[in-house]
Amino acid sequence: MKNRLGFFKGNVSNVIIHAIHVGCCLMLYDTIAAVSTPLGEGGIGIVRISGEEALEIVKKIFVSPRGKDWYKGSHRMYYGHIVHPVHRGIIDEVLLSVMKAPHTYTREDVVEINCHGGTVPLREVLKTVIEAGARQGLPGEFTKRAFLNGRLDLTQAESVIDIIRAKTDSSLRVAMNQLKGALSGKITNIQDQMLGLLAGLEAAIDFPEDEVEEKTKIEMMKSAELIKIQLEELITGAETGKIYREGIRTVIAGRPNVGKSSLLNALLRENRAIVTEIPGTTRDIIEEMLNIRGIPLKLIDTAGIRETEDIVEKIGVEKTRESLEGADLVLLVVDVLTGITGEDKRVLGRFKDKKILVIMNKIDLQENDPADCGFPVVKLSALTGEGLKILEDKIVEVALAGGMNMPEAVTVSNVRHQTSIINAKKNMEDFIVSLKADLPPDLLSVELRAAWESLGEITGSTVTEDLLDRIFTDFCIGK
Ligand SMILES: Nc1nc2c(ncn2[C@@H]2O[C@H](COP(=O)(O)OP(=O)(O)O)[C@@H](O)[C@H]2O)c(=O)[nH]1
Ligand SMILES: [Mg+2]
Repeated sequence: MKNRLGFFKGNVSNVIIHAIHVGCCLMLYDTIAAVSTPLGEGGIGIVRISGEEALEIVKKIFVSPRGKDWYKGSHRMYYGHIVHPVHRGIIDEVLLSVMKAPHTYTREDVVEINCHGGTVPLREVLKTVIEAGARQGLPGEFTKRAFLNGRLDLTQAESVIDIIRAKTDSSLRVAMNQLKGALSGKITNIQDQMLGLLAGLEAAIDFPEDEVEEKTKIEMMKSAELIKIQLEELITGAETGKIYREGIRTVIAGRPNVGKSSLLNALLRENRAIVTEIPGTTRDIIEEMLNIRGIPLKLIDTAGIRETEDIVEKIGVEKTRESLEGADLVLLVVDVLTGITGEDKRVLGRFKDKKILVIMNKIDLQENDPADCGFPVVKLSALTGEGLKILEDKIVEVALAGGMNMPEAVTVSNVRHQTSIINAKKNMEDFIVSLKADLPPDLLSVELRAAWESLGEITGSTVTEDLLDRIFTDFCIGK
């Protein structure tokens, strides 16, 4: 009896990795090199080399005081000089880290040359390594090899870039959690539940004269609903995950002179934006990153919205409207002396679907209980700092929308993952509808497989080369 499940039971990722190996053999097995530390001046800079030839290449250009047989073992460091492969002139004094496969970042032989951290020594050492036989690595190519060689799955590989770009300690924890495999564990678990369902269907396909039995059908329905709920939970958490990964785009809006730039400065605790009593002082958009209780905020100060004849301010007002369109959170600042004006009401009306906080500023001048405007109001003084803490609490509350999702939980932070989960959920819904409609088991299994494959795109077990290219070109060179 042919087991249709056989395909799924095998280690699919290995099958696909094998296919990619065959497809681009040359690319995969040559030895690559790149500068792995940031450009500019630093104490040290690292040229990283990975591939079968890594050690042979370094032997041609490295001179040790120990003589020719300097190389002893793996995971050790060696002092010496990088020299020109032909005329043997000294290029830099270095420390070599030699790490033999398989216990390395890429699972290949890796040599890291710790040079002096300047642009010129790094460039010269890299040039020498390339002259000695390595190829310049592409963006993310080291991590791509770690994935293709099975050391990391795709979510883990992607978390590496999130770790590098983490904006707050909480963002870092979300990314670290992903690197440890929390998300892949959850996804694989749901995939296994789908396989369980498929197994039930297989039994039915093997006896085509029968319909799916009523009892089996009820059990299948239960499992399918359970899978759907788990997918929904992941989708709900994704909003929070995205916040930790990318930060909340927070636009400070309001009429001129209400204290927008003062609020930006107060939140940043520095004088970043120019503040004057002259309306229309801020003409350009100012963007600054801010960390509020671990949540990254991209704070954007704007020119404010008003009718104006000044050409420069006009452009500023236009830019304000544009940034409002892309905002996750709007802080609408209002002067307590004037209260909410018609212009403010128009802004509130137009952006009512966004998260909005109304800020009653300048309470040091006048205590005033604002009229209800249908949005949460925070009273503060950007000048004295009174009420700022309350605003910060409120921002956290609104941003996480009550669902205090701790960064330790399994969090979907990547739009690509989110899309695949949404697709899988859609496939599961189709499956449930078809099951209810008593469609034949073959058809049902098609929908289930589609769901399984959608999830596979997340961990990389069903990934295409195209997608891989897109993911890894987002990395920096040398990672
Ligand atoms: N008394 C008082 N004055 C403020 C406060 N916030 C801002 N201002 C003043 O209001 C004026 C306009 O402030 P600014 O931040 O440039 O407003 P923007 O045009 O909305 O960016 C300046 O003279 C500020 O010193 C506040 O909380 N209390
Ligand atoms: Mg301003």
